[in-house]
Amino acid sequence: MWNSIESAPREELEALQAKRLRDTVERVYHLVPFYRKKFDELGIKPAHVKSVKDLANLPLTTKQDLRDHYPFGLFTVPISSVIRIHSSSGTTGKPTVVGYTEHDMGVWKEVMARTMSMMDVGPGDVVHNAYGYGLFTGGLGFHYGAEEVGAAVVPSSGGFTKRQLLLMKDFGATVLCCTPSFALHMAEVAQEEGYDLKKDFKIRAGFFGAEPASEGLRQALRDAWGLVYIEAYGLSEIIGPGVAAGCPYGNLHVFEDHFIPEVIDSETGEVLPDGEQGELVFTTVTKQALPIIRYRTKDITVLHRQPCKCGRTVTIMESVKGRADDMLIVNGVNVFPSQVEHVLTKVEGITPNYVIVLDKKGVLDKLEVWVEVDDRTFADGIGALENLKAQLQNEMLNDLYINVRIKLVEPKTLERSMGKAKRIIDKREAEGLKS
Ligand code: DLL
Repeated sequence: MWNSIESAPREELEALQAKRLRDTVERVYHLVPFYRKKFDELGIKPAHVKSVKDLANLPLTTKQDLRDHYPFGLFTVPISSVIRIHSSSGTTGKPTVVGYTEHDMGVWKEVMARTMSMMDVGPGDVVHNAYGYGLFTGGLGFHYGAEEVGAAVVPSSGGFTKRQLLLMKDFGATVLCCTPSFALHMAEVAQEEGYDLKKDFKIRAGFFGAEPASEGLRQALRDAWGLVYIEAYGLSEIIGPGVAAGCPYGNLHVFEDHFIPEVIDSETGEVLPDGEQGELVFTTVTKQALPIIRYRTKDITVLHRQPCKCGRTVTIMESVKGRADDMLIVNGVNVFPSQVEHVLTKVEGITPNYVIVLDKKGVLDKLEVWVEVDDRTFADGIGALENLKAQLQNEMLNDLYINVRIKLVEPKTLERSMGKAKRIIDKREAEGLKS
């Protein structure tokens, strides 16, 4: 265990949370007009917040709130104190922006070190990090965590599967970090390339997250690589990966001395007791640049507060069971259907009729958008259609950060619906993608 707080008696943990929560509430109330206004509307003063139970009275924060204050409106520090900025998908157009001070980077390293310590990763380990490096928090989050515990990190980022396999074999990687679907894809390619997964590779642990994974997919990864499957959970708005991590007994532990979890009823906002399923909400209590009060993750789960066989006493969250909104996760990248629509509205020559089709290519997700062209473009012939397709694919890549296949269809051929348009066809199997 990296830090003894993970197994502290609950009273000690709750006292620490209460103190940190009071400090955070003072901080946001005095430094962020958005929070002050919301607190004032509810008649709440920072002094009213004494213990973790008082959280229930505080206002909830949403992705839309972050968007409304794009890019730095909810930061509590000037940009001169920020040393890192990441971002993830917003629902349309603008991304969600998050910032870290040097202190926040310290918190992130700490929780990532705890994550890596779930399998005692440390000096002597070679960590092959195939999470994407860039604005996505996965790559750099795991990178700093691996360095913090003293392992050798290989910052390979995503893609280039064959080269990744070569490096993993030749460098003797012992730990693999990537999305579960990419780990399965690598296993398949390795087999095609004639590798013997268990003999040629030394992977003993895999840190898999950023997307849901069914038990079937987890078992397939254990069987293929002969590794211990460790789940990683997190979101950019809270810190990135490192919000919760699975122990070898399979329980997902929330690092709640930094991020206090609650589960609420998505409709009413009411806090639900432990053991009941609802929407996960987090309050950060140690972050400086972007502390966040009661952030609605839209992830559906159940919390349990009981000690685990591994010795940890912090809250256990069940693996995410689904989303309370329409966000799609495509190979670990978050995509909102509204983003697709937003791109389509910027391009001429098409009608507002479209369908998003999600399917699998091997084990990886494939996103296709079928779009009806208008009569004029259709009459312009094949050259015009090819240009339009290329333009749309480009715009999608720019806005969504993923490759989208565009299929242009003739005017008036997509099915019209009588009620709410059915714009998403998800043909991916239950395997690893839906719960
Ligand atoms: O996905 C951070 C991360 C990177 C976590 C690497 C784990 C490993 P975002 O891009 O902001 O951050 O996406 C956050 O991804 O609200 C969930 O819906 C989903 N998600 C993350 N981890 C899991 C998981 C990163 N273990 C959103 N199981 C979250 C299911 C997950 N869904």
